[in-house]
Amino acid sequence: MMERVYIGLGSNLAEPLQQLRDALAALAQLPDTRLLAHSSFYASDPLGPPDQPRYVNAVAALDTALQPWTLLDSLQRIEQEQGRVRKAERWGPRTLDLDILLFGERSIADERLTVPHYHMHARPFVLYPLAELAAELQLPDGRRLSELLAACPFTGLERLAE
Ligand code: PH2
Ligand code: MG
Ligand code: MG
Repeated sequence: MMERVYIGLGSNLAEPLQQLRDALAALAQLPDTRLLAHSSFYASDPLGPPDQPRYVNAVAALDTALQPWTLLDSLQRIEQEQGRVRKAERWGPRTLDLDILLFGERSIADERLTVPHYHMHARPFVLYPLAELAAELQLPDGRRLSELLAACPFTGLERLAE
């Protein structure tokens, strides 16, 4: 069975736009998975410590037969291959962050994985790119993406030209 998955991509170090392009190429190579589409790229003000560069963010849509934890392993491998160094600082700068935003209709909460992603509901750099791919989306808890967007101003965000 294939399930529709949305991945949030972010980078604010070492040529962020190229990091995201490389990550999309790596996602397209995942086994038992099809990369369907990606959003525009957005420059975004950092959430968290303000003394870090702006991010580039995007969202990708996949269909996958992988289980969520297997996909998570693959995403962490791609992050590492693109030079991700995990630091203690929360929300600090990173070369590449790949977050599972939504995984089919599933709600997951264990030591490794929280799906839907815990802060996606209020982050403009997640919601606006996601809306490009799936404007009619409904979350597992019944909330509609359109409602979340209505409560989330388009601030600190800049859609980049192709
Ligand atoms: N990711 C973070 C912390 N802060 N800020 C922006 N603008 N975009 C991100 O992707 C982001 C962030 C931790 O994952
Ligand atoms: Mg993140
Ligand atoms: Mg992450």
